[in-house]
Amino acid sequence: MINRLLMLLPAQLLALELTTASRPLPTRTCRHPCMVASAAPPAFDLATYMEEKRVLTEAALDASLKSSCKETEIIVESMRYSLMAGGKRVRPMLCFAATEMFGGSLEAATPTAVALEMIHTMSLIHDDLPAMDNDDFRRGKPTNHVLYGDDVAILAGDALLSTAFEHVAKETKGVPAERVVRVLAALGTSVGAVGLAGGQVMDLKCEGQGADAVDMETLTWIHTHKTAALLKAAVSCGAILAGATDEQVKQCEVYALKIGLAFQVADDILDVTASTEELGKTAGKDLDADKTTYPKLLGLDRSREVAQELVDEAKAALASYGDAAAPLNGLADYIINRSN
Ligand code: GRG
Repeated sequence: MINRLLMLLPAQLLALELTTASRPLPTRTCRHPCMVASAAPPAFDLATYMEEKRVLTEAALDASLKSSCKETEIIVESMRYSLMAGGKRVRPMLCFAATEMFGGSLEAATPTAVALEMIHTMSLIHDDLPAMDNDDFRRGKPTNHVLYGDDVAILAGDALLSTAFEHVAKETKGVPAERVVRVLAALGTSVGAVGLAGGQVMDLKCEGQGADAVDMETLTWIHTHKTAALLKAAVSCGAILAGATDEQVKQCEVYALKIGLAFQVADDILDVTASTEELGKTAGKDLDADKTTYPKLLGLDRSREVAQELVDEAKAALASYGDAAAPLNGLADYIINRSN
């Protein structure tokens, strides 16, 4: 028996521990630990889940973008440089997790997952430009404009944005057209004036204005649009593709807006606590640009509490889904506990 336990992998041992600790044994069940472990459903393993979805995402991204003639070689190289530069792939993961929660297929959601990452990458390329945050380091590498010049970087971002919509429209298979149109609309909203672009404009305009001008309400508006809008699109599009009802999509949106804000609180904390090497982007940028951040308004300790409160509220929005929400709940925890 001890030999058999010693042969278990650490993850299986953890699963066994969680299973035996959290589930009361029925009175007529044999208390032999191996029998308890085999009777219970396997515990959700977030690290394995994320790695599977990361691998799926990388393969789909790689297949999504090729130069079709020699004239497009430069722009496609520039687009691929940033798209394939790594990154955590959180938005595709959220889309997959939401679609699976409603019994949808990963295959049907993959073009949308790719589009989300294309849009996100576009926003990073543009965010790093000299006219915006002016950064020369992203995802552990020189930024797009440092290698290709501002002109090509702007156009690579534009091309990634339009390719995202083209990809969803052309490649989504086995899903009613009405759902695909809703996904295209949700993606469009997440990028526009009440999404990334509007959030970024407010963020830039508030730089250097101090805590009196930029209060918590303004900061929340900025990050609800600049950061949370695309996470909201990721989760709601996954749900829509799987055929979730309007009410269910709304629950997903509540979850996503909460984790979207938590994501930014965590980002602001990491900006002052982590190194450039850990982050893969320049640390301390917020202080340098005199940005109002959550730690600046609340202090580090309260910011950490707020991040946890937001994650708790996000999970509460999905309480009715039980174990089916385990991947989304796990991703919510990851978002505030990540190291980059
Ligand atoms: C051009 C229409 C248009 C919009 C772009 C530049 C811009 C407008 C918006 C900026 C959006 C932005 C960069 C928000 C920050 C969100 C954020 C916290 C990004 C970091 O995301 P991670 O940590 O990055 O998921 P990785 O590299 O892991 O993918």
